[in-house]
Amino acid sequence: MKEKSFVMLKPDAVLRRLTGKILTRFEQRGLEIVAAKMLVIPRELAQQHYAEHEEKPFFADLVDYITSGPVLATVIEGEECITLIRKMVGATNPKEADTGTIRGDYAIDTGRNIIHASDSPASAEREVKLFFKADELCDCSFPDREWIYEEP
Ligand code: D4T
Repeated sequence: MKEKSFVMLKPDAVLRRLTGKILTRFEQRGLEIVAAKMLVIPRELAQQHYAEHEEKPFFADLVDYITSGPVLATVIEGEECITLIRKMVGATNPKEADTGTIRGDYAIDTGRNIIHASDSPASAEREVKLFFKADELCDCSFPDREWIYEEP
């Protein structure tokens, strides 16, 4: 089943000039980038995005970090891509992330884990709506789909 995931390259990914390398991994896998924008997240939006962590001791640091510089917010589409992307991203604590995952290859600290990806269809829907208007998502026609999927 085709899904959309909200994938955000955090300020450290942008400022370490890793955005190209990270997006390339998703493209190489056969996933489709259907929306992208660079922005500095307003504090209120960051608090909404991470609302489930409001009571956690790391919440203030998390909001400081995510608002500290530009992020590249994207929507990525593909069959069952929410789980697939989480596997590609790796564990929240990069020290526990497998080598070969994005966090396992590029990060060390949980508070600098370079990328966010939706963890469920409900989160994906909520997060995509927080960051994008419906008309900012492209309905792209990728000509190589038949080489990615048996039934494109
Ligand atoms: P995000 O949401 O950024 O993709 O991360 P995860 O989905 O992998 O992990 P999460 O929701 O549990 O945590 C959100 C965010 O909080 C930071 N964090 C988390 C932290 O700074 N200290 C902590 O102890 C935890 C658990 C990192 C990611």
